[in-house]
Amino acid sequence: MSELRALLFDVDGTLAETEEVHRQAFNAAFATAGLDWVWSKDLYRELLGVTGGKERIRHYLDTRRPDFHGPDDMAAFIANLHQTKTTIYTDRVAAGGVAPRPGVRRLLAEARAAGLRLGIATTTTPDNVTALLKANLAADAESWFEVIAAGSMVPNKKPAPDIYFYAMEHMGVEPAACLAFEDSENGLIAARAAGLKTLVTVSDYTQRHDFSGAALLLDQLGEPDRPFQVLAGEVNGASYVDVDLLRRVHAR
Ligand code: XBP
Ligand code: MG
Repeated sequence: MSELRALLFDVDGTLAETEEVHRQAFNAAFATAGLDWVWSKDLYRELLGVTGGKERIRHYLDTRRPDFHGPDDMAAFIANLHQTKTTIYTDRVAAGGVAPRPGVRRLLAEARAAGLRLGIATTTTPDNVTALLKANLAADAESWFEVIAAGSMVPNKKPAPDIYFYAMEHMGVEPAACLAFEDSENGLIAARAAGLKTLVTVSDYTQRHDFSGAALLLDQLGEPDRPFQVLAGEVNGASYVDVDLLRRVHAR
């Protein structure tokens, strides 16, 4: 059994509850472009089954707006719309529109102090990650992570394992030496397909997902004064996630 050496983090829903800000940014981008498309929370919950914002817009058009006749170059049209969405999203995040989930700041600090290596593996756009880390962790928080594997750096987004393989290759670590952190079914499928044990913290938009196969399933990472709720798995009496618990989960 390999020793635990590296932690690989998803971003949206895992480090912070960002999806509601994403949803609002999509709607604001649609309005800016003069489109009458409005993604309700219920619709967005369904659309989240498709990872990646550009892919999500295309899926929406294919399934909900088959009558929409856009310009000949639909790829460019969607890319442009998505760029507007990214600008709106990053502006809102930079203005303090989201906060880290409970335990995230503390666990990252403890992991760094314990010499664990850190990486990010996400389907979101790289600019979104930068904005989130800077606004919520520290001006130099990007440097805490050896790799920020994000968005279109790989051809296939989650649930494909590609982004996890990319991150591990960049770090020179084997799956057996890592633990992944996810909040969604697609993320869990991706991490497991990459051979990773995965700790899942359920998020606002992923309550009804199937998380069988998670090494540990919690409502959140927890803090000393804010215990987590265990939804599945063994925590040996712990009430918040610390490095010691991570080592035990990894060793099982
Ligand atoms: C996150 C996503 C992303 C964001 C939007 O999934 O699916 O598409 O919703 O980001 P995960 P972009 O947490 O599994 O990485 O619009 O930049 O794609
Ligand atoms: Mg996620």
